[in-house]
Amino acid sequence: MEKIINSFLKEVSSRNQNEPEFMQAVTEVAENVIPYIVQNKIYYGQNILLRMVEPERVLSFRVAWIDDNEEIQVNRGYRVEMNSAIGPYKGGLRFHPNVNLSVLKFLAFEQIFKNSLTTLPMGGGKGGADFDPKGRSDTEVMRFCQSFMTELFRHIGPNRDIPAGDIGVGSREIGYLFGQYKRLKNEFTGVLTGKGTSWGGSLIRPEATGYGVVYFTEKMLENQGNSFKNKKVVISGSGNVAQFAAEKCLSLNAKVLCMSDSSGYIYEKEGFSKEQLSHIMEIKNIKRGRIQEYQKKYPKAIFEANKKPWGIVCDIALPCATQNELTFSDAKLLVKNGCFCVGEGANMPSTPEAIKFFYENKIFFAPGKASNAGGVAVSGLEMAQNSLRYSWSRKEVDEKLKKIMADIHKSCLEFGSEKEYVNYVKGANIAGFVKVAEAMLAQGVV
Ligand code: NDP
Ligand code: 2IT
Repeated sequence: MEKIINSFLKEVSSRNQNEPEFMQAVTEVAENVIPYIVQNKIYYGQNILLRMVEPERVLSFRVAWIDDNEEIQVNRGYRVEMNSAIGPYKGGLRFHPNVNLSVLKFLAFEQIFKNSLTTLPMGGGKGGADFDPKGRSDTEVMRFCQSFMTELFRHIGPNRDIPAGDIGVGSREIGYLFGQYKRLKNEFTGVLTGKGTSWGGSLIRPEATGYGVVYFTEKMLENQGNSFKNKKVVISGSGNVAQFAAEKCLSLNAKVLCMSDSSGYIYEKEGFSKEQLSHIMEIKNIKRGRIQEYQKKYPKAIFEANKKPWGIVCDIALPCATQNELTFSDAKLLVKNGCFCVGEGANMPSTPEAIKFFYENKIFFAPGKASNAGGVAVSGLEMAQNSLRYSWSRKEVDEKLKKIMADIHKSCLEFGSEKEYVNYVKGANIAGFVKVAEAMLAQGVV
């Protein structure tokens, strides 16, 4: 088996040189899915995984724009249209200086499996630019978004490719992108998700990823007769996903001890109150400031500059910032300090060595493609509401989200149950694969 996996990975890596994040994502899937393919004759010999790792289309384009000093700036924009076997391409846009093709291909690849797990008809895609919105004025961000969309608009559409937000792309950016698309196409359609609720957005979409992570982690805990009540939770990040994961943890009576950004973490020994969490939201969403500013209002809190939060004693860790933010040594520290459960809010935040360590120590571990699928799931519900020209209530969407997360948990149990342990990584990879593979088989060699 090892030989088959290695020869597959050798072929993929020779074609995708200098793409470490993409190879990392492919390696994990290959290790789980190839043994399954070999055991299941209908998939064997069809080169399905080799087809899945090859994007259907990759777009790369110049984004030129003028900053507030009237200087011309040039960024690189991308859209990776990875797989459309079960639905139109669907996935977020990331604006961050470290965006490159490797990062977007890993994200688009993960998105295929994640979207399949949601049970909704969505293919996999991802896009973005190496643009850094930090420190830019609203008008600079608007000009950048307009320039970006002036190229992207010809490649997307409500039945073709439906982008949404990701790191650095929130409701402000979705607004500017949508406005420009509508102007260029002279059409009001559900081409982006994460829209404002007065112009076609779905209730609960802003909360969906963070709530979904907690719903999934709650299912993992329940499966072991446990719950969030009184648990100490450490969260990394303080963006969209982290904020609403924290909010849901508080409503389940857990203690959220920490949140972070790329400049360090803030630690509240007794856990954040609702008011304190609102203050973080205000700093991040309205002032667009740094997490450190929290200390001005709450001086008893501890701020650790340029440090990751994994050394804080906790029961549950929810990494909600970015890829590879939780390494082998972080995993060792967490486990040593008593952490027994990890739910990934970000995409691929744990390195392969960290995941292996969690596995060996029988830590409940939920991979992002299962546990953070709530965001794209509610995006799928936004698309459904746009098609119906109707909108569901908060309660209706939240209930659907909860059910989707519970169903993803069930799929992971079906494909990932081992003797006295659930391997959620294997469960998510195989369950996500099966639906897409079946569609690809039915649709012939395309
Ligand atoms: P935001 O832009 O709202 O927030 C990102 C947070 O992560 C910020 O606190 C940011 O800090 C921190 N961060 C980003 N890059 C780094 C880095 N290199 N090192 C340390 N911290 C970093 O993004 P989201 O909350 O939307 O996304 C967070 C993660 O969740 C990403 O992995 C994303 O792919 C994933 N995700 C998002 C979904 C969504 O619906 N938004 C859905 C599913 C997954 P700083 O401000 O200092 O950069
Ligand atoms: O990683 C993700 O799933 C997202 N950024 C959300 C994608 C979406 O289309 O809502």
